Amino acid sequence: MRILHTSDWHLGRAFHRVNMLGAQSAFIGHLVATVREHDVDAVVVSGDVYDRAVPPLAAVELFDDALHRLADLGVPTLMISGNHDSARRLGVGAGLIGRAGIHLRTDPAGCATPVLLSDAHGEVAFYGLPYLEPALVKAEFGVDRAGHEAVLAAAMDRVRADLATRAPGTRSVVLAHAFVTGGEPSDSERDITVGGVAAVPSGVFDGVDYVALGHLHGCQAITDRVRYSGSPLPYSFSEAGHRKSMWLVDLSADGSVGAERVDCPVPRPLARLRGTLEELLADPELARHEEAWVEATLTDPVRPADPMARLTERFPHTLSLVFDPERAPDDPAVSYARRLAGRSEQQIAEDFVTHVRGAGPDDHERAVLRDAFDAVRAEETAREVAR
Ligand SMILES: [Mn+2]
Repeated sequence: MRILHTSDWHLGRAFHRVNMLGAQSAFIGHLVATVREHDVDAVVVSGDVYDRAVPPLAAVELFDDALHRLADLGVPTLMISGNHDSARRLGVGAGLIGRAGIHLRTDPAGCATPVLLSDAHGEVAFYGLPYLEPALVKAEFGVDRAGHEAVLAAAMDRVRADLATRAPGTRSVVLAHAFVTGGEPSDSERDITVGGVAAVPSGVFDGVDYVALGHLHGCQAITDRVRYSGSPLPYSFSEAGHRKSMWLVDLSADGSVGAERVDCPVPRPLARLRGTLEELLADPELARHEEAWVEATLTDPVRPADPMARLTERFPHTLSLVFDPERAPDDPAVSYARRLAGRSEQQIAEDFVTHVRGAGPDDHERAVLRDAFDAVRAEETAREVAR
């Protein structure tokens, strides 16, 4: 059976000030063409269909268009909700849409009810695990400690229990939206840390033939059987080195997996440039980036006049301008933002305690801080879910 695996469409999301709906629509066209060209048997979309709980109308219309085009293909499709989607909103109409062969799985209670597809070698059970927010689903799964690993492990226990009741040799595919240990994040995923831990070990998915993951925006393989397709489009400059793609997965009769990357259309390449304004304007090497979406980091010790206007004369698609003057590291003018870059909220809060008190937090105080961050995140998620 040949499966096309994609995720993290983030319909409605802009890239800096560029509206990406046109590029998102072109991607849907590419997806449909790929299904036809490669004789795909099933399409899986592993969450973050939308960028927001309440997406703009144009994004909802694009999703509607995607549903029609997928239904016209007559190829079964499975979709789950991600941490950016409102599971309940995305799930509206799921029963009716399911009759057209597009199966939306947004309710945690349905995670062990597979969509069964078959080929010449027998059945393949597809299980859709929507994004599981630990604080909101721990009661559903009967776990006492709200953590990603605990709730995913409980959901996977249900999946394996269901699989055990199926005919011997039934192959299986799981869709999940999670941060799996060893995965490489970028700047455009929303933090899902709970209790100081965001990552779950890939071992929680043992026992199934293929795990189609969503959440991380770079295409990557955690193991042969556990893969992220990544987002079809870049949503931050940290993705400048990504090759945006989907996985074309061949599931053999014995459940072994072969996977091939299918590239997505590139609306415009990304470039991260660094140097003084004069260097960026003069360096002939940079001519190849003149049509790219550019993030320029200016290292001039003194901020030059009108930098954006001057940069856009050479690089008309400059979207982001960062000032990082080259000074000695102990210079107090080294920016606050730079000192915070790449550190977690927890680390920043702990360093603040150290800064004001002289001594860092003890274990108890650390736990208090962690609980406070978890509570804020859970509350935010509950608010999004209720919208
Ligand atoms: Mn995402």
